[in-house]
Amino acid sequence: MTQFAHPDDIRSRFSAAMSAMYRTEVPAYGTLMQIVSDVNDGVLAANAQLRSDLEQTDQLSRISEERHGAIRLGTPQELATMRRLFAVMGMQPVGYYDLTEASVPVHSTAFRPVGEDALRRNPFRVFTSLLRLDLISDAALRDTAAKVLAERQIYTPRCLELIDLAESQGGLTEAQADEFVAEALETFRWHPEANVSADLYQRLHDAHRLVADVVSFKGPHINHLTPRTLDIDRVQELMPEHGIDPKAVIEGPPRRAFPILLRQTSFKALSEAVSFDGKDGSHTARFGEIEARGQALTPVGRALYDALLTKTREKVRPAADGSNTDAYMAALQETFTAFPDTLEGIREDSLGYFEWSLTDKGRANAGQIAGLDAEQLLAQGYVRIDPIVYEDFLPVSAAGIFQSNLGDDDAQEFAASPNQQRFETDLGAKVLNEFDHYQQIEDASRAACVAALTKGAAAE
Ligand code: OOG
Ligand code: NI
Repeated sequence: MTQFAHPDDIRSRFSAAMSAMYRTEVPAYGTLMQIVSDVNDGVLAANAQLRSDLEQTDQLSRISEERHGAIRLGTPQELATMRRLFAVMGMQPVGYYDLTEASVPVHSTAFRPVGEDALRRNPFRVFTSLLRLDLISDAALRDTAAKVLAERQIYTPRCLELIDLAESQGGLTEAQADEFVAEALETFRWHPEANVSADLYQRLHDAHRLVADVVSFKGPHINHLTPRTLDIDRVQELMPEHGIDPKAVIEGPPRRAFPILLRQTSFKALSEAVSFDGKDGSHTARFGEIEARGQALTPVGRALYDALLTKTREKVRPAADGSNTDAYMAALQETFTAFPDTLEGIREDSLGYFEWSLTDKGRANAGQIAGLDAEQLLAQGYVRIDPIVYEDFLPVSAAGIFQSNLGDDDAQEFAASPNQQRFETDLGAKVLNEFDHYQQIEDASRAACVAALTKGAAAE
């Protein structure tokens, strides 16, 4: 029987290759990685409790590996093939994000590993957007853009063969996997020669910077990578000292004792030389980002988060030039005092998801307990609960990241027009609902604990 490379391993090789390529292409990203790793080391050295918590829940090894990236695609065909490409690496589409709400003419999903084991092996995910040309009002420009996109091929012929092969064989051999990673990487590479004339670039750019970014190039260059930081406020503060220009505000919830969802910030995209039919020009697209993840929220928790964020932004709308950053961060902190900041409080109001696991006492008493339900087992110390980490994205935050890297001044307005059905048709699959997924993890972990402890129940 043929031995296939594990999809998690292929993903690890791929994310390592992407990281190496991006550091070479965007040196400031390497600097950011260095700041992040220094800050993470400092936090872990100063906080033994955090270190041991992370170790206990098997997350310590994930700290330095945690990354995501983002790409923007031009056509349904590109998206459908991207789904097949990521499937080879065990990445599935999770969540639907409508960015029109925030005046960005795309809708998106995140391709990511699903399940604790796969996430632990390597959590790399790719936020993937599809351009919505239908929202561009100039019909002639729309047609021209569609023609340019229809003529490009963003995958190498060998990459397409290997995707077919993975599907027909049910996997790739080690040698094929290495070849696949090298071929797939080509799709995400930066191309300094544009696909369009300087004049067309300008017209696309005038319609929306994002349209120019997607249509003008030979492929969907990876536009950022994102390591995980244990102290995002500190990294934000340190960036200017290292000659890196951060966006004005950290997106997401404020700093809290019990972090929720996702906080993220980025350095502003760099202007890069581009040749348009031999004519010199430039384009601004690529940047670096950092993220700090907290607990995944239930629909109730998410509704509270959304309401508090809206309330904050009604008070202070963060300005791109940083002129009201302090006022915004203060308003955010103040508004979010309405969101409980203890594990008990979060649990009492059913705001967040928890994973259940046996304690040492629980392991010592496996299969010996009778007549106690899950809550009683918890109260008596046989099991513990830990927040489930949020592995997805936030549309308002994503919009903030998009905007600060597309130029903040010329945001064109679009009417909100979510169209998940259309997206899924183009994708050729349904996206996984993130809330259902977290609920399943919580339910399964609780049931497994009860089964492991209960007398007469089949041990795992
Ligand atoms: C994607 C922005 C979204 C995030 O972290 O929310 C994103 C893009 O700019 O293409 O990566
Ligand atoms: Ni990002």
